[in-house]
Amino acid sequence: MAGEKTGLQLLDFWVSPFAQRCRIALAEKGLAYESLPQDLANKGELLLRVNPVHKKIPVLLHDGRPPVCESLIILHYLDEAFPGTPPLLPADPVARAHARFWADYAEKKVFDCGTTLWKRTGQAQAQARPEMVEALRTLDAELGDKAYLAGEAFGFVDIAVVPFATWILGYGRLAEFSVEEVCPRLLAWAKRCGERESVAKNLYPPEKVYEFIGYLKDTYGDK
Ligand code: GS8
Repeated sequence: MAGEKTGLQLLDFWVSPFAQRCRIALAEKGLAYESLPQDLANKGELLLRVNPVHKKIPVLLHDGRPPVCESLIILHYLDEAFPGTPPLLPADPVARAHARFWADYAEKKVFDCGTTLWKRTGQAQAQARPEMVEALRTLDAELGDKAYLAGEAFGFVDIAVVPFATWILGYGRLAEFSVEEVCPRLLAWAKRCGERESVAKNLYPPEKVYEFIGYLKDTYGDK
C-alpha cells in the first residue's frame, strides 16, 4: 500500500507486534500508507532522526508533521487524526479505560515475560514460566465467553493484544507448557481475529515467529 493520498508512512519491522498493531489499525481504518522496513540490527539515519528518544519502531510519519512514536499512541493518533474512519476505541469512557488496561496488561505481562523467557537463562527464566502461565490464564479468563476482548465488537484491545498471540506458541515451547491447556479460549479468539483481513494480512504463522524467537535467542540471549 502506498501512502500518497494520506501522506502516511510507517517505520516498520515485519514480526514486531508493535508495528503489527499499527498495520492492523491502518487496515481496519482503510488508510493507505507506505511501509518503510527498518534494519533494527543496524539502525538507519531516518529511524534515529524520527525517534531519537527510544530509537525503536514503529514510528508514524504523517504529511511532514512531527513523528508519532509508540504503538498505542499511534493507535490513539489514528482515531483522532482520521475522525471519519471507523473508530478503534469504544465510545464509552469506562469501556475505553478497560480496553487500555488490558492492552497494557498484555504488553507488561505477556510480552515482557516472554522476552525474559527467550533472553535469560537459569533462575530468571525459571521464574518467568509461572508468571507467563498466570498472565495467559488471566487473559483467558478475562476473555471468557466473549467473542472479542471488549465484547461483541473487534477493536482497540484486540488489535493491541492479537500480535502477541502469534508468539504464545513459542513461549509455550520455551517454557514447556501446553498453550492449549493454559489458554484455550484465547487461542480460539486469536483464530477468530485471524479471520479478519486486517489481521490475516499483517500477522505471521506461529511457526515462523518461533523461528524468529530462535534467532533472537541465539543473537541476543544470555550465553
Ligand atoms: C515498543 C516498541 C519496540 O519494542 C511501542 O511501540 O509500543 N513500547 C513500544 N520496538 C522494537 C521492535 S519489537 O520488539 C524495537 O524497535 N527495538 C529496537 C531496539 O530495541 O533497539
